[in-house]
Amino acid sequence: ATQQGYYGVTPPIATSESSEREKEVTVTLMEELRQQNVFESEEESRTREIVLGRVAALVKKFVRTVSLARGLSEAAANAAGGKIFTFGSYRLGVHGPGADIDTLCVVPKHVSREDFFDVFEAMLREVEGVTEVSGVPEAYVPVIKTKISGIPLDFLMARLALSSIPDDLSLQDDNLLRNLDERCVRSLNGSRVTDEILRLVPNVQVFRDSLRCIKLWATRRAIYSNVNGFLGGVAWAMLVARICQLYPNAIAGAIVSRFFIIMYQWSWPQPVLLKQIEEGPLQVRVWNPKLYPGDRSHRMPIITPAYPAMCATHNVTASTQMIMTEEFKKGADIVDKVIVGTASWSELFEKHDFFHKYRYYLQVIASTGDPELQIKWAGTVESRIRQLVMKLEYVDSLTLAHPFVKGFENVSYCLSEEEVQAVAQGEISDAIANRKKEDIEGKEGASAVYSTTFYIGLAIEPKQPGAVGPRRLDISYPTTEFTKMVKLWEHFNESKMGIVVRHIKSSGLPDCVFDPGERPAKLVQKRV
Ligand code: 3AT
Ligand code: MN
Ligand code: MN
Repeated sequence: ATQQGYYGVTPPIATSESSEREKEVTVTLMEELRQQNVFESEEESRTREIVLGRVAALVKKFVRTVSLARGLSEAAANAAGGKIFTFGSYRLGVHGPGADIDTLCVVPKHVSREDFFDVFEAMLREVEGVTEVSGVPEAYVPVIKTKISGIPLDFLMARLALSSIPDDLSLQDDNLLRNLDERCVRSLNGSRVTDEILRLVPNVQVFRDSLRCIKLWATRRAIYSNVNGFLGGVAWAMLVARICQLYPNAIAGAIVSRFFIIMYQWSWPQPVLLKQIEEGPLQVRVWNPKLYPGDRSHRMPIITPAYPAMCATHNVTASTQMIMTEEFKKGADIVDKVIVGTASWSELFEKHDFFHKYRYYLQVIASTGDPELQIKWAGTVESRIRQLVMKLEYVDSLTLAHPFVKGFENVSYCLSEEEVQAVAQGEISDAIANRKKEDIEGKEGASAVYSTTFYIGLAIEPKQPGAVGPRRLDISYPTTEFTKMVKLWEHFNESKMGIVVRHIKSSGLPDCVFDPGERPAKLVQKRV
């Protein structure tokens, strides 16, 4: 461990070995995870290693090529190096089949970001087995997305203030961040955080097995999503890592069982830390609720362990915190039963019941007539949904506004402007729904409408005893403010993009939100 003799900011809760029963349930947990298909095949795993080997060589070739073009000698160009670091789920060792490999390319100071998007991107297009290459240089964290031999990869780049990048370079030293472009600092962050998490857990294999379980559970319960105000991969990893620190000799079954009860009982907003927050060499903000009111507003702060310390759970709202707390409780109850033998692990991974839970739902419908634009527009709307959730939380009679973790995409083939307008409003008649692409081809005034619908479940306060008249729910203010706000997007164009918020009863939910056979029987009959 570290100099104090343990991992983390407090001594462990228990250092005992796991019991026989905990060992038994760990075996059944691993069996269940295999059944649930969270592990990739050995073949896929080998393909990843081959692809990574080729990519590492390609980055060196890229650095060498640019070095020569800058007039460096043959010897200096060869010595300039270049190295890849993986991060994300692959680096943590918890990726599923088909997951991407998040890869950071570290280059010396004479190689620029423009070179990365011109030279390296062009080199990627020439790689054998490459099927996709798309650079997004203008993103907050610039990225090249590719697919090689069926493996998706996200490439980031960081240019260090060094004349060469040796093979044994480590990114741990905070001083490496000095004098770097902000985009490079952001690109380095993912890798530095993952590496630090792995250094801060007492047993990496136990951490991995436990995290796989928690990731699957959070996905099934529809609480795995940073944009929507739940937790993303890094935050879940840090929570599991903290439990591993508190029980350094426990095995996965025991970690998972402690995870739920400890997270259920956690005294938020006390932060989850994997180590003490440190200052560093940059003029950047380090998370500090004493200093910054914005940081004080974080409800469930989970703080990244690499400098500069940041809160990974900035998006959590009162509603999503309530929802996650309830899920922690349910998880704790199920795991208790698993330990005494009255439940099986599969119960922990049961699908959420979001579309059965509420009487009223809000639909947020983003639409355009262009598939490329739709991706950007729907992404913009999605990233603002938590703002709507927070506004709804202020409405008196609403106890909870529950955002669903993903949008539902649809293409409607319309024959008239009236139909286009109806679809944008969420009114898709059976005639439109049944129409195919061929049915509108070559017809005058015909067009396709791409729409993405997001859902927010509304929990309404029970009517006060003795109150007269119907309970009134007025959400016009939050919804109007929300549509105004999303229209402030820099690329917004009133004539090309639609945004509609409307509320529906649960009986008005479309079939597409349910799995086959999932819709309550009564409603199926009514619709036939
Ligand atoms: P998967 O197994 O790939 O689904 P993951 O945890 O690897 O899970 P991602 O590949 O989406 O998830 O992301 C890996 C890391 O990249 C997580 C975060 O540090 C960073 N990251 C992801 N999306 C963004 C983004 N939009 N902006 C900045 N950083 C991001
Ligand atoms: Mn990934
Ligand atoms: Mn990725």
